Amino acid sequence: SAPMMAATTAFDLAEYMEEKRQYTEAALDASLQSTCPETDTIVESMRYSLLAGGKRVRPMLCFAATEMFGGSLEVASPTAVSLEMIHTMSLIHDDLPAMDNDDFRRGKPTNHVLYGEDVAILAGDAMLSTAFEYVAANTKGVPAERVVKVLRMLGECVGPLGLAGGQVMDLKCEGKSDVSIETLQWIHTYKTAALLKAAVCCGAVLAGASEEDLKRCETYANKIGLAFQVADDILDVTASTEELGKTAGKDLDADKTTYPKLLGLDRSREVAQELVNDAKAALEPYGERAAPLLGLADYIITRSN
Ligand code: GRG
Repeated sequence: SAPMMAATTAFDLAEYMEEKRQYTEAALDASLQSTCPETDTIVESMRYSLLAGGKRVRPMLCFAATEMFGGSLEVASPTAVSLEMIHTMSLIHDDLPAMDNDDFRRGKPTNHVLYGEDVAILAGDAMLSTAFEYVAANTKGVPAERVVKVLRMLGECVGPLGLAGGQVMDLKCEGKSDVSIETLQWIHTYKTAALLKAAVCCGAVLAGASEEDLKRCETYANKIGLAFQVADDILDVTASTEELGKTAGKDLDADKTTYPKLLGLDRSREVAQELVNDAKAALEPYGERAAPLLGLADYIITRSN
């Protein structure tokens, strides 16, 4: 019967995410090995942060997009690894004393706490460089133009209109009390959404998506990128009021502009939901094949960490 069909064919997001997470962990582990005693220290430091157990959202988005357009996981795998390397290097540098000065990340000591600031800076630089090398060296079975396009998108999302530019604007706004919602959006668009956009669009490009497809993917990614950050701001508020032990850490954010501060908690929740709705609407033309990306959009605002 129809209800039976629905129950048996319904997309299982938890299973999808676990499968992709395992695939990603294996690919990450294989991507980085010391090849001589002289590189043991830097590679150990790089591997420490790369394999420290993130949610692997960016690789998942890349895989889901490539599969939506009929591409294979094998072809997208080096790019998925590269995206997580870029993300990881941004976290290593973000945690440094010159930036957020955090001693813990994902419940573990940060890279510079274990390896020293000098090695942590170099490990981040080496990881960023390896991210590009890895895609160029290991992407097989698609026309070279697609690989060049992927490398271009990866480069763009790290630069002035990407992680680095977003971070600089974020630093400039620190301690200001008059940061507008537009500026806050600009920061999130480049600091967070740009890499998510690269994840989705690179996956799509590798599978041969058209320009029209890429436009839809961009809309989807920009919306979930903003939703991701609104959800993060909400989690910060709800987590810090629930766990009294976290208040010391959260005091650092006292001079940070957030969605809940500008709009209130209820309106922020509505905004996050609206962004996810818009993201999902952009993928309507793909029907059932969009199920993983639709599920990931929901996950981004319902996650608890
Ligand atoms: C790019 C050259 C260069 C330097 C880095 C520090 C920096 C410039 C940019 C900051 C980028 C940054 C920390 C953005 C925040 C991104 C973000 C939403 C992090 C949290 O991502 P999750 O929740 O983390 O996916 P997990 O731990 O799950 O991987």
